[in-house]
Amino acid sequence: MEKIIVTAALPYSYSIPHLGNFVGSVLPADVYYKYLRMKGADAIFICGSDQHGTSGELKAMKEGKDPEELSNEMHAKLKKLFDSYECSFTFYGKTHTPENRDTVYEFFNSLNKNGYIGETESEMPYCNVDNMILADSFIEGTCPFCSYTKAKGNQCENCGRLLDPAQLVEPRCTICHKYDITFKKVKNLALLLDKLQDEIERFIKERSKNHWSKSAKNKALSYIKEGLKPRDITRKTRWGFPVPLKGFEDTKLYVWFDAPIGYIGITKEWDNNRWREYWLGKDTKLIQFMGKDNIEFHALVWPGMLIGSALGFPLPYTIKASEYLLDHGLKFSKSSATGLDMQAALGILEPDYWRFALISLYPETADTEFSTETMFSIVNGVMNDNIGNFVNRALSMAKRDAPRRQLRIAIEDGYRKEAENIIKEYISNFESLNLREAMRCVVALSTLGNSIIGNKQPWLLSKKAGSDADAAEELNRVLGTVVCLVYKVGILIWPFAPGASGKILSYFKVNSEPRMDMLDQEPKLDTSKEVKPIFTKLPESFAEHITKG
Ligand code: B3M
Ligand code: ZN
Repeated sequence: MEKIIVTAALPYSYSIPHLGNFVGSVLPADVYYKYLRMKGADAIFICGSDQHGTSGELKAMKEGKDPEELSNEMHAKLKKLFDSYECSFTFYGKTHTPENRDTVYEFFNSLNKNGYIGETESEMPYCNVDNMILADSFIEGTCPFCSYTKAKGNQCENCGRLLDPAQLVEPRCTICHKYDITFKKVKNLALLLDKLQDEIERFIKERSKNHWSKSAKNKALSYIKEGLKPRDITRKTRWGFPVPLKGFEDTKLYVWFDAPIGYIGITKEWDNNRWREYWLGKDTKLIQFMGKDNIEFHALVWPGMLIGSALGFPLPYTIKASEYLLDHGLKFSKSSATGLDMQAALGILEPDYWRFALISLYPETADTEFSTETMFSIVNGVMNDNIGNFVNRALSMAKRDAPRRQLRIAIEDGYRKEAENIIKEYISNFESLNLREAMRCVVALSTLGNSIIGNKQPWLLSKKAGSDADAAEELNRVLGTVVCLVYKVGILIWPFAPGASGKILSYFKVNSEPRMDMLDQEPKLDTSKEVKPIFTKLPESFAEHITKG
């Protein structure tokens, strides 16, 4: 049977992710993985904390802590936080583990043996105040491509371009904030991507047919067109895995070398035997979710590492990269002060609201604007007025009428086709990873339910039902139909709003995780249970909370 590995880009363990990070990788990956579970696929969902890198090292330095200690503390927080958002990881691990280190060395040694690692000598910035080489986050300057003033030595967070520190305009040291920088010759090791160009190009052309985001495909191809160059995989830093080679004792492996290997290392951390079933299986699909600033690494460098090492691991099947969630025109990210972090967001609304609202704003194909107005319209208009009201009305009417009749919970002929088509669309959207559209199908099902209630006016039928057999029959059919739709909404909403799904399904005495095959079973309604709202409207004070963050 086909195996599927779903991954979400590994969040750095030096800060709490923003909602923009969440909607870019972990949330859509989780939604998709929940769908896979519902349909009974043999899939695992792997994520974890990305512990290395100069940002964490810098932060630890400033707080007078050991980087490992700091990142382990943060890792524990992140794990808890994702739990609160009801993420269904198979395993949420981390990258600074013996399992990952061994895997990283396996990659390194194979790449080296196969001739894909070479020495480079480059001019690296050196701070004359702190007396150290300034890699990545230790140096900041203006991006030569987009003029963002806080670009780092390795990447501009604004435009996503990968950078060479020498390209930064007006570079300054982020430890002492001085501009007293000179360049020194430094020896590093590089992955010789130029030698892998043809194979990487073939991989992109073939695999990008598999529901890749347009941006992933286009960016990857444009880098190929520019021509791939060797890329440094080591750094003169203190924190990271040591380079296992003589002459590089003062050098560590670059965080972006060990982080993607972390997907495998984390799977080993989960289960030291079962990881093979997935990573070395004959029929495995690797489906990777990330923000668009991670495309270059996942679509070029990581496949280059996989091809060059020839260890038999699968190449990415789908690269699903999201655009940015914008907050009044600014990117929702850790580098800007705007936007909410995931912890603060939980203090304002329950996770269901964020999950549902963020997926309706999921920047699947273009940057999307997050605003309090859109939150009001999603939560009040869609969640509360459409879905919440439908569930509430249908269940209350069925409960009120229960003493008088035995309901057959099934969709009557006149509506069956329409409901079936919506569900088919839900499935086909999920199969092509159109998560926002899949969510719209859940809303469409509830809209159908609302229109049936509006058209058939069951309260009028109920008045007649005592003396009119036809009205009684019709009432039965209508209530059976809408209650059945409620049940289906309860199943299909699970990937998006697991809390609401649990509440709805509890009226049908279902306490287990929903599955797609439950859609075809006739449910039993528990009419003894008090009907309570599934969602509520946003309080007026919501706008204030949001701006205060
Ligand atoms: N730690 C996330 C980021 O760039 C980065 C992803 C690694 S995935 C292997 O924000
Ligand atoms: Zn300095």
